[in-house]
Amino acid sequence: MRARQSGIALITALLVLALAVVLAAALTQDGAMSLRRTENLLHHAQAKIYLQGAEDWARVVLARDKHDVDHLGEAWALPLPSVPVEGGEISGNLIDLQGRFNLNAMLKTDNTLDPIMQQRLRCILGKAGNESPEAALDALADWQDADSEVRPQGAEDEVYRGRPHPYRAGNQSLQAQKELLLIQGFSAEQVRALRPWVAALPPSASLNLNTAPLEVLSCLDESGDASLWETFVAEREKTPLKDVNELLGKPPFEGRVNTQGLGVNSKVYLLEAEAQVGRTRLRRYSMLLVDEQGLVRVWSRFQESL
Ligand SMILES: [Ca+2]
Ligand SMILES: [Ca+2]
Repeated sequence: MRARQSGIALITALLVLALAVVLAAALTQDGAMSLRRTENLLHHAQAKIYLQGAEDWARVVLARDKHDVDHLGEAWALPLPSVPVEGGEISGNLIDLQGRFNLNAMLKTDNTLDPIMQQRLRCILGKAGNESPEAALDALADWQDADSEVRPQGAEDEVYRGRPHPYRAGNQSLQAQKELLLIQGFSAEQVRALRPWVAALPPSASLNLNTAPLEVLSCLDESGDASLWETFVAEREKTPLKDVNELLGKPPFEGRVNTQGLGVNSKVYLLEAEAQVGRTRLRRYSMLLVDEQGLVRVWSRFQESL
């Protein structure tokens, strides 16, 4: 009987010990998790401060620049290489958004498509692999105009209401390039291809001949002949245009390019900055606007964790 009692006591003692070990392990795990959570929060906050620093850097660089002429040899165009900072690193670069075709410069005040802009965008859409650019142009115009009248190949509310996750047509200028994903006739693949070539800018923003990529430039004349523009791109590196009319003074372009909507300077830029602290990686996109007084304002900002 005594042996049985001491056996039960031993089992009870072992059970209590096992319970204590489980509890202690759980507490330690909780502590480690909470420590990790706190560490992540701190890293996140620190990375955000670094991104703010990058944004301030970009604003200073743009404010120091003269914006009568803007070209890729200027200080703003130099990328900020990956710089080590306490606990991680930061990098960034400024992109001239006026080097991209302005999607909001397509509609005239009477809601018809501007033929010059239409021709340019049709050509750019073709380069992005769009096989029905006319339909995409109609849908884009319907998306932007205030009315709900459907153009021949366009789309208004009724089309978008019928989608698995229904929504309405924007009926205003595009706020961001990625809004194209919502518009009929634009596939995700095409929107990705279009990214370096088009932007959603204030309607009056012109296209900067000194910064536009070859794909966009070669859509400025009907021929779409890229070889003429390859020479131009090589030349502009050494001698950027000071005036749009200088382009027409170059023999291959004389009488072939309409200078409507073209310029040699820029007031709208995009900062792409990335900060890494510990396991945290953040990327920020800031659209920066240079106003008439040369002051630089943040127009919009988007941040994502990588
Ligand atoms: Ca400049
Ligand atoms: Ca509409």
